Amino acid sequence: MLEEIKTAILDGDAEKTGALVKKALTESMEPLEILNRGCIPGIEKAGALFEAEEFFLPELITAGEATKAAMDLLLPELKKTEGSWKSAGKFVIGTVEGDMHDIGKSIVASMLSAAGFEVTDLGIDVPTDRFLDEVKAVQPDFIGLSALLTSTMPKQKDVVDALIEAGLRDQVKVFVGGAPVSSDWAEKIGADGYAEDAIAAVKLAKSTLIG
Ligand code: B1M
Repeated sequence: MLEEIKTAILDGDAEKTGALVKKALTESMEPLEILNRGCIPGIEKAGALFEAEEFFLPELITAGEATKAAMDLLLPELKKTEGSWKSAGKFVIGTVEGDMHDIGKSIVASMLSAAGFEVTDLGIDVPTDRFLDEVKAVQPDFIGLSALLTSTMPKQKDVVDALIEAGLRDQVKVFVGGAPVSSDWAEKIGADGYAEDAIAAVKLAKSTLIG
């Protein structure tokens, strides 16, 4: 079943991907397992084929759409997984300006919600000022900045710098993530932490709250 989901994503078949995910859920497969062992390997393989010039942009787009079809079914299930909801802190998350990659950021947002954080997801292509406005309005404990392109990673630094300039840097912890991002980069731009995946993001935020 997981292999079929991976293939449906690679085929860019959103309808089939959705039907398979629904079937897996009705057969009591864990949403996180479907995501980690079916959907993510599928979209990552699409990325590798794109890099090898065996896939072109239209195929990458349809593979992305098939993954989104799966996520529309899986993310609400993931959010339910931790049961009784209690706010563990406020978390504002978004993909930085110029970057349209949505899938990883949305997984992180859902896992944080499931872990009890009050999450505001600003979406994709979020201008630096929008993050600042949200810090002023919501006074979150954390901001999560997702970047999937080497060309948009500098926008993460822009947000850190803008927070310093606005005198808001001490009020909020800044975490960064995304495939090209690393802990060295986080340190270099003055972020408070780097998370390689959604589980690491939850752990990092929780450990920061505990101190
Ligand atoms: Co794009 N793309 N893409 N793409 N795309 C990459 C990133 C690329 C590596 C593919 C490749 O060449 N192998 C490459 C970037 C190269 C680079 O900069 N080094 C690339 C490129 C080049 C592009 C375009 C420029 C292509 C073009 O137009 N010529 C274009 C850019 C558009 C733009 O953003 N301005 C583009 C477009 C797209 C699509 C729209 C077609 C589609 C996105 C669909 C969507 O999101 N709705 C897409 C996709 C799907 C990918 C790949 C294949 C998969 C990304 C993904 O969803 N991964 C990707 C290749 C790859 O990464 N292997 C690729 C699965 C997801 C679960 O992982 O997003 O890494 P990820 O998220 C993880 C962690 O990184 C972490 O946790 C998540 C969950 O585990 N994490 C965080 C992420 N954000 C976090 C924030 C946090 C913490 C952790 O805050 C605290």
